[in-house]
Amino acid sequence: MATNRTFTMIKPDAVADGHTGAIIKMIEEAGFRIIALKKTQLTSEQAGKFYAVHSERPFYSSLCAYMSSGPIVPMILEKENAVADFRTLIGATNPAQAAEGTVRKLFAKSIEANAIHGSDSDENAAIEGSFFFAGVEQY
Ligand code: RTP
Ligand code: MG
Repeated sequence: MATNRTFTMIKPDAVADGHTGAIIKMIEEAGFRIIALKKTQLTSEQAGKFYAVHSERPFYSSLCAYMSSGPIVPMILEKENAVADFRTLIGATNPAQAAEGTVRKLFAKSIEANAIHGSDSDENAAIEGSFFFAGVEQY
């Protein structure tokens, strides 16, 4: 499998609860290299753009309010098989169904406040990384 990239953000609940360092440690120990990283906060409109794919879902307005409720830590990560391996590391969307030892099992509070995002395809990883980081930051 070729080395490739994924995009993640530590979500407002996990940042507010002081889990940023522990989550970054898990990510690095799992073999991901951090390409870009910052702390920022989305407006509700920006969260809506990021999650536009979910605009018809019943949880969309709640998701936009939650994702703009406090600071987040977006990152671009690199590793062999990055997208799939990162989804394995973070675990199922609903922490009640997340495997032992995954980021969501350890740190998520609910199906919505679930600590972390992970891109679901190489194409979306590139789109999402460029949503947060300028081209010169992606090297
Ligand atoms: P993500 O995109 O954040 O990595 O999460 P995911 O692929 O595991 O889940 P997805 O279906 O893409 O949902 C995006 C985010 O929306 C919130 N959500 N709330 N209340 C609900 O039923 C519900 N379902 C999803 C979560 O924050 C989820 O991560
Ligand atoms: Mg998703």
